[in-house]
Amino acid sequence: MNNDIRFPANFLWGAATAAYQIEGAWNEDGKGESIWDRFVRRPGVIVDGSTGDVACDHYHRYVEDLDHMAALGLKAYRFSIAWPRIFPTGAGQPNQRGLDFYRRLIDGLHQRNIAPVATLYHWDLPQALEDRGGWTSRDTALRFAEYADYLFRQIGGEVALWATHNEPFIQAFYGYGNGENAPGKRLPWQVLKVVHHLLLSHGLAVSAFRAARPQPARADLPPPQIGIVLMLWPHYPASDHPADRNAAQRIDGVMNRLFLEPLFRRRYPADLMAHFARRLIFAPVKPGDMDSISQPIDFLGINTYTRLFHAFNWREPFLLAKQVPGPLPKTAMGWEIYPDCIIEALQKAREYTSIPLYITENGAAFDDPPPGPADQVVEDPDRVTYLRSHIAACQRALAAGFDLRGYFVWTLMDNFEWAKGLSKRFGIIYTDYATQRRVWKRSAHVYRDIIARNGL
Ligand code: IFM
Repeated sequence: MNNDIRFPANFLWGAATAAYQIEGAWNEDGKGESIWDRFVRRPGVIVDGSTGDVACDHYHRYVEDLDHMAALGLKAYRFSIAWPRIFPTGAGQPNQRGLDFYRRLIDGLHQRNIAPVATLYHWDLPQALEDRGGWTSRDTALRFAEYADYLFRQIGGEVALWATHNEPFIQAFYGYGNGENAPGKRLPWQVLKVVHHLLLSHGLAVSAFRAARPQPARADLPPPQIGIVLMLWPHYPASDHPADRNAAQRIDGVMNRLFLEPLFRRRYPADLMAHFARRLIFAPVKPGDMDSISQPIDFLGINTYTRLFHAFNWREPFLLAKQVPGPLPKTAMGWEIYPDCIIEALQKAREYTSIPLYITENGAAFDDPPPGPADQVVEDPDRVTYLRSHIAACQRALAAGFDLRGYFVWTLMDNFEWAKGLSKRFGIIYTDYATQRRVWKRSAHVYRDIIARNGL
């Protein structure tokens, strides 16, 4: 491949994070309790017993973190807003100090010429709403629309790209299906309800955005846009056996098509709905919902890290599938290193839509060696190889004509990896949790050079 092919001049090179994973300050400045604040206190749910109470202490160290972003040469920074900082109980009176934090962060990004890309919901629901049913309740979608509307009216024009949700699949199936994530519910028969309410909340937020018509903060900036971020991983059958093929089809159904079809084709996938209906599970669709969910959006964000293989499994009554390991080398998450996941995810998206696409997350966890007190760099050759090969796949995608507008590495700095706690390091910057020292890994240097060259 010709490594000299450049990316488009305005290609958005970015890094991504999420509020609960980095901010800490879990109960400061009027912030309300989130489902993660509650969940991490249950014994045994986080592998290393850690919490996001402090995480990277980004809430207090955001200026230093902004300086790292500037030194990397980032064109964009994707972060999420913690709903309970803005509405501590999910509704009612907004909390000015919470909003002020994001204003300071966004101002700091503008000062450094980094485009803010904000996600409204990266899984940290106000606990008060969970106490009233959380995403199993339609009311939560209405409260989400109010929260979104408030932000669009306060800071709508300061943000380049707004995403309503991050990976609604994970919230629904891990939060309410198998209980591995907050709120830790095991209600598989409720997941379609949760999915529908998440998607409805997306639609209502898009309507609120269109009604608020946020104007760009500066005359030289393009108008803000709205979209959603989906996890789109390719799914393969473990063998050619029809039962395995069907298993892979079902998992592609719940992880990918369950979101793509309502968003872009105004309906839920028929095969999947039939599968669920046999188990007396239905989506609580009301008149007008599908119109709201499928209204046009400006971009689609895609998070993709690997591919997965699936086999038929009669012991798992809900989806009749189990994941089996693929043949390629793996990251510390046990995820196969498969750079074509980028192309295949883009292909999947293009089956449904021609709107601009962004890789809003891609990256890898490896067991990085801790830096000594005087070390200025952490060597992470596996991550360097991973990033280069996946960025090369982006380059191939551009050459093949995909409308790919940006790439966001997951993640800026090591952070709280949900049920894996602080044990998995995805960052291009090493976080020493004892001292909060940030040390660039080799991958950060390499990424800085890629951005500076606008290509590999
Ligand atoms: O850390 C997560 C992120 O919050 C959502 N996408 C996948 C990442 C790695 O697991």
